[in-house]
Amino acid sequence: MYNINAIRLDFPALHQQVYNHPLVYLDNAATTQKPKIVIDTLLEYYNKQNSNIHRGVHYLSQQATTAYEEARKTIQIFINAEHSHEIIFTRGTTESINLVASSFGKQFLKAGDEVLITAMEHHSNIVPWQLACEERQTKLKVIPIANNGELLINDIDKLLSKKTKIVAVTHISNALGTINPIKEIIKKAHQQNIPVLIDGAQALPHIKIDVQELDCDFYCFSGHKMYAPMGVGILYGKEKWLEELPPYQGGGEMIENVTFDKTTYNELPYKFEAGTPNVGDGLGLAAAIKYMNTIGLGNINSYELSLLDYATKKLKKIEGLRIIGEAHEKAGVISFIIKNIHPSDIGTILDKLGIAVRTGHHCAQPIMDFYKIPGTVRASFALYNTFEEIDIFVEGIIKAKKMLE
Ligand code: 7TS
Repeated sequence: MYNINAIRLDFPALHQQVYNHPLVYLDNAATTQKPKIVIDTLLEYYNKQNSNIHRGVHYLSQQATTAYEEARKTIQIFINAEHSHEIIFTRGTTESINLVASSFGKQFLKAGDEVLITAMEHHSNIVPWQLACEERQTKLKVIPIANNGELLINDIDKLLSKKTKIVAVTHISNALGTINPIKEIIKKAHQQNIPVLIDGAQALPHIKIDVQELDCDFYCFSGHKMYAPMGVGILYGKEKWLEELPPYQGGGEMIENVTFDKTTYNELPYKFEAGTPNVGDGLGLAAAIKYMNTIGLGNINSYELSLLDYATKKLKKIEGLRIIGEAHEKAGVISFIIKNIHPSDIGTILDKLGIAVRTGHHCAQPIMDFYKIPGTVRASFALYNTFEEIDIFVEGIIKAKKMLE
């Protein structure tokens, strides 16, 4: 039994009024609200444990170091990584991808090589590769999408070649909700010994990830989209790749020995964790994982899919509403437009009704160009949303449409 009432009580931010309406929070792809256990973990850390880690002989430092390394293990187990030193703490998905693009670029990309991404990437999985490609005179190639928002998977065979040095693909599109067949993509790339990076920012909150089963080489995600604090994220990398990549940033615990002539680098994972780490938020991420585990990823997934199905059916009944992204495999994201009404006008009216959605290009401008639209209204679901909230949302859209037509 999915006890939605009990779950909602875990999230203090959900129980507030916005412009005299109960908050209906449907902007979860941007960031999720935080359960009390995560907030309490931060309070506990700053009330009792706060200390710089790895370098202290004193009690608090040792406590904080142990807690931080335990958090790393919790994350390792959650995504089934083989080793805990394959889990690198970063600020989020964006930093994780920048790390790989920069370090992989320096080590492996040269003039004439190619990097392969898809047409549905978030800017965070486009721009870091463009920067690396510009620096190395490498070409960025793009796997196209079909009108329904699915990847044209057969085009991958044509696009992969001896020149391809890495493939970088989003697991779930933040603008369309499409779940990509990443296992198939990884298999195709590996047949030609090409490594694959997965942008999992939108996947971790919704589906169970097993990096060994996927056999991906890198997997990136953000804590704040999966009920954890902002400012912490993860780069998973296979040991053999992380060993081969040069450091991304210098300073702090990433060194083994420093002289003015030469510096040698620390072992994994510390080689990639320069400067004082974000300990409190790292503990918050582990707390969020434990919270999700108590509900169960399978339960979360099937509940969210029923919300998606319910909302999609109701929205389709609204005359003139066009859903952008109708892939067969979708996560709890619905993007839509209504005739020629500007998405931000709809978003503004919904806001006054206490309904939080996102409008615009969702940091995926090439997708908007593909559909020749300025942007969409996007509702994205989390484990705490309800069917009643979807009813309120749909009524709000009907009201907005009447006002704007
Ligand atoms: N990749 C995807 C697929 C994303 O959806 C996002 C953020 C990022 C990368 C970047 O994550 P960050 O935590 O490093 O910022 N997506 C969104 C969104 O859809 N609305 O706001 C942020």
